[in-house]
Amino acid sequence: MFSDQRLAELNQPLLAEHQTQFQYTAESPRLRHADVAAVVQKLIDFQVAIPSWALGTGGTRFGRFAAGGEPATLEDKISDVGILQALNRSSNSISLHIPWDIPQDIPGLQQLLKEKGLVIDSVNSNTFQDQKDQPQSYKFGSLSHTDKAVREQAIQHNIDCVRYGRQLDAKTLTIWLADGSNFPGQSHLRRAFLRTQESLAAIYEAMPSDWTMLVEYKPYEPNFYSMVIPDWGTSLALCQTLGQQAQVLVDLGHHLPNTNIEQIVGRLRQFGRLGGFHFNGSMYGDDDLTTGSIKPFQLFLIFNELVDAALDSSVPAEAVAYMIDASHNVKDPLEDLLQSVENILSAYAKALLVDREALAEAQDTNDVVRAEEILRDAFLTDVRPLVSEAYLRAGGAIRPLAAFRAEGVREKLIQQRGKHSVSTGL
Ligand code: RM4
Ligand code: MN
Ligand code: MN
Repeated sequence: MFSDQRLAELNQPLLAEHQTQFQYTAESPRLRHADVAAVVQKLIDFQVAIPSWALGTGGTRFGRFAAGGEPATLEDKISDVGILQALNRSSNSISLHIPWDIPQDIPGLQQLLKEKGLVIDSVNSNTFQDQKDQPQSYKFGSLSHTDKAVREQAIQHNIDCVRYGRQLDAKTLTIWLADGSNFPGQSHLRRAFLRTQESLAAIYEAMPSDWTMLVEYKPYEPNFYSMVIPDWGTSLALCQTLGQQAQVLVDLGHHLPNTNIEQIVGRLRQFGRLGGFHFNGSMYGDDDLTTGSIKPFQLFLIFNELVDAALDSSVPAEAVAYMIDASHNVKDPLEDLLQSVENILSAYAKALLVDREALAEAQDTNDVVRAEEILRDAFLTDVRPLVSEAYLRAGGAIRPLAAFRAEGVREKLIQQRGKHSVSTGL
């Protein structure tokens, strides 16, 4: 849909204004301390994975309103991510949820991925729903279940996920457990943890040595009294007993209100255990809204920790798998993802613009106001020209969302796939 030629045509009318704005920003005396060219290069290099389950509309238990033209097959999903990647050049990978997206035609998929310049970054297991023909039920848990047969089925499912992932060169298994209890007394809290630990160890043992296991936590939902892995402390404890290939995954929506997520991020980086990131926006809990739509300052502070840790030689080298884990109930999923990627890049750009030397000095001398002002200065910088410059230099659209609309992408997808084509997922 977006050939280089077409992108050039779409960029043409925006070019002169963009160049003026970029130059103005790059030469701004406020950014004297920053290496703007290096910032743009870092933005070009930054890639965030798109989950195969976020390409259709989500919903709530009250209803779901399909966008039309949703991708019904994995091939269509890859093609949709190809559209995003053509526009912003920052979404070069896809995460798969098994069994929502079991790869079938491996050579065909490999070819398609290559054509679109995409890779599969991680596979996500699903032991929170029962599948047809599945002998054991996950109603009372999976890896933590009291019945060994259920645990074994869940372990095997995770091992199968690795097998699917290997066919497409993925190297990461993401595990999020819905396990927990709804009522006090329902579950023995310590024993549930120990059973989970044992099950995870069996999966870990079966994983190839160049794979990473990401252990995601979540404080509540679908269980409301207790979750077996409710917080980063539990995830970290599990990872530490499993081994170095086990890493914690932070999902921005998986915290109770007002949690200082940036501090969690800083700690996990310090311990060399931050392996994965699920971006989304959150007002109350696991809302899965557009990243940066509700708390842009928090998103910036999180990136500030990531950038700071990457500069600190005492912190183990960074290898974080970034992904957008969102659900779109009222927006066009592709537009929502373009917005999320842009907000992520903007937060990253602002974090890269922080005057770190001045900040360190202000912190060391306990100059509270100056320290805060340094962060606010970076946060309040209009970095849109830098993000646009990164898109442009990488071969994408100066304004991906505008290009998406100008091209009538959704209308074309509806024409191709029909109004009622619905995607797999929640
Ligand atoms: C969970 C969690 C997982 C995601 C599922 C669909 O809340 O965020 O990462 O795979 O939802
Ligand atoms: Mn998640
Ligand atoms: Mn979630």
